[in-house]
Amino acid sequence: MSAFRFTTAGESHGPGLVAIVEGLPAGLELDRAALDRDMARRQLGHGRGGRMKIESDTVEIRAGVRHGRTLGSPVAVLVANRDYANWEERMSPWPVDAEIEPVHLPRPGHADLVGMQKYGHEDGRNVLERASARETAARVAAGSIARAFLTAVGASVHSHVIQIGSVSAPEAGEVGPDDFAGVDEDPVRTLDPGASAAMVEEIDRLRKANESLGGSFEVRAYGLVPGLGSHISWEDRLDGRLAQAVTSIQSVKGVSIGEAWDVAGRPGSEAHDEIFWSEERGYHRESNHAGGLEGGMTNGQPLLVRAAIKPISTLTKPLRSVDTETKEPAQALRERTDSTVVPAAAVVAEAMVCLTLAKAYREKFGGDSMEDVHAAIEAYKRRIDWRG
Ligand code: EPS
Repeated sequence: MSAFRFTTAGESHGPGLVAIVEGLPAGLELDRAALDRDMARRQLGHGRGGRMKIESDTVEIRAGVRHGRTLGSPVAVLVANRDYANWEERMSPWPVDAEIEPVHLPRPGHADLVGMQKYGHEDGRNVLERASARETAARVAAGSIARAFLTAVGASVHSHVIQIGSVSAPEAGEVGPDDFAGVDEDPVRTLDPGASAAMVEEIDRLRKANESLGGSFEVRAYGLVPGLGSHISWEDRLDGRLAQAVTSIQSVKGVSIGEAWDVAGRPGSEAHDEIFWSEERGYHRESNHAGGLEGGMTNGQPLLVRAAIKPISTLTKPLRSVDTETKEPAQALRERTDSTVVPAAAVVAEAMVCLTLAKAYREKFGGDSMEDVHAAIEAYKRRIDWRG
């Protein structure tokens, strides 16, 4: 049986994006509408640019699924780039007769300059097309398949925006899975209506000033069994794996788990989650400072992951750069762009968390069919007397 893993291929204005997900059990039911719903959720959010009016992303399954169920073979999906119709010559896989204008104006904060140096490209487009966050559409397609697996084993993954630019939502406090029911209807996917209005204003104000905005968001996962990940080896620790998965999202610069930065300043007696046991609930906690992870393993509490994302590095008021051809000072490339992608990035992070958790479940419980998976999880829950 292959280990659970996924990969993506595709350029922003090329023919399309591809994702391959390996290591799923057979018999996992997939819902076409649920996959497309996740694709549409990634396109939401006040502050997106013109490209989102062109794209209307859907998942085309090319392999590994028959009559709505996985076969146990690699699942291959395709997300078409509708915009390719406008880029066919510039992005053709094969040589073209037309003279194609190369990109010589690297954007500070983007992969452009280093990518050109590293790969020996004279045209920055050979870098920026792949570095573009358009690639996250393929991650969300793969993540939505991982989400179907998690749903089948009783877990759910949600997200909400905490901050856009200088506007922060008040601390949400106790938030359960049902509290996310309306979050996609909010224009910035935040849980606080007052903060939402202020965030929209902030985006509009800065967009007029030709600025882009960053922010932060939180992903929460519920219904996880204790013991996903492991304390045994550094690379098995789930906190490190989640941090890698989430910081790999374009423009994400920081990740924290639980009350990380706050806990750093507290005395130990206020930093940890005391352990209780009762006949009715078995082991349980009254707090969740740890964000659901202890010793690199889930502990059965909700998983809380936060991330900070920098403002988009394509600016309509470009920063100073250098023409890589002439080495003369120049303004960075100015392209159509979004003002902010914080709401979308939160959905991408859900996908990365789903993929990381699905992998951890596959490692812990194995199984070639969903029936095997369910039997292994039930046996484990019985052994540890887990009631969650
Ligand atoms: C992106 C630039 C914009 C975004 C794109 C990411 O694309 P374009 O250059 O075509 O206007 O819209 O994001 C997507 C296309 C998407 O689907 O999220 C970038 O440079 O990262």
